[in-house]
Amino acid sequence: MPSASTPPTQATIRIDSHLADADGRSLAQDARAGLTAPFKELPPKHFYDARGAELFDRITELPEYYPTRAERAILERSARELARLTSASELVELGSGTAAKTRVLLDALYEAGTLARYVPVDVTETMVRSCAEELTEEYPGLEVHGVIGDFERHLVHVPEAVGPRLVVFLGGTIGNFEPASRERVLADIASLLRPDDHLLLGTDLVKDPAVLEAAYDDAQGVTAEFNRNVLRVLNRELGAAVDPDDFEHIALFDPKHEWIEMRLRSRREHTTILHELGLTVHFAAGEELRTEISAKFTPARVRADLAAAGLELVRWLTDPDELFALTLSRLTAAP
Ligand code: AVJ
Repeated sequence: MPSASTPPTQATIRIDSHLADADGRSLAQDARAGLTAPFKELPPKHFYDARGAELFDRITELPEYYPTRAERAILERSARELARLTSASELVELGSGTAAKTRVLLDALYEAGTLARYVPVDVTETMVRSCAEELTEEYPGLEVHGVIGDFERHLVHVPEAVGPRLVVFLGGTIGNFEPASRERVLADIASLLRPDDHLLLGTDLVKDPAVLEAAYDDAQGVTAEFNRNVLRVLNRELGAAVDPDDFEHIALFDPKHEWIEMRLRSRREHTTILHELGLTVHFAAGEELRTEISAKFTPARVRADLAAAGLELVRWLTDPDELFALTLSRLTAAP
């Protein structure tokens, strides 16, 4: 049962919220676990308050940050083919945000005449709501059923499919998960699919470490501000009092794990109290807090991860420079 359901503002929009204050609890839990561990760590989902979302939007326009542009180029080139291959009447998007790139797919499905419903799943209700309003105007007859929740916990609330379904998980966000949780997330996503349905997954590809590190440590320092933003979230939500400028932004490619790690390195020794948790946190000079991993994939890795979730590749789509990949997959046919 949705914990809160608003009456539709128009007959075509429905938005169910499953968050209540669970998101607040999750920050508290993550901070308590991650800041008392021997190697301090916070999950990247806490970057995205209003300021963090805005900083991320600025990142996507930076000259060094190629993934958004590369993915959009692939979508633009392949949208019609994807519409033809999937005949989708329903687009379910995980982490929909402002749905900027999604419009390319919605256009193609709408033109193909199959599109009936868009199901955005995102933690930010305001974004889902304004996006639902825009899209129902742009695509007359489109139904939007928004699910406000965390795709790690609330996928069970995605409504029953109305016809062939295309689930999309763009941007390379699957790379934010370490292999074990990545496997779980992909298996949960696979459980949204029936035999006629497809998954479109965005993954950033392994490449020259210098290119990768520049993408996560841009010359204008936007990514550094985005990284430090998680400290502002701790200050505001949990009553901490750290000075973000006491932390240096670090972005390094780890060739063994094939992922970018972002960290915040304390420039000096200091102690802060997270008043909301009654928790005292000590930082040694030079101590690092890991704030994000962003895994980079080889084609073999993508195939193996899909296979582990019971999915088989239908199309491998990449940009001319092979920076980024979109994979269309479906449930592996039963023997
Ligand atoms: C939104 C998770 C895909 O990993 O590239 C951008 C987030 N972090 N710059 C990524 C991010 C630093 C981004 N994802």
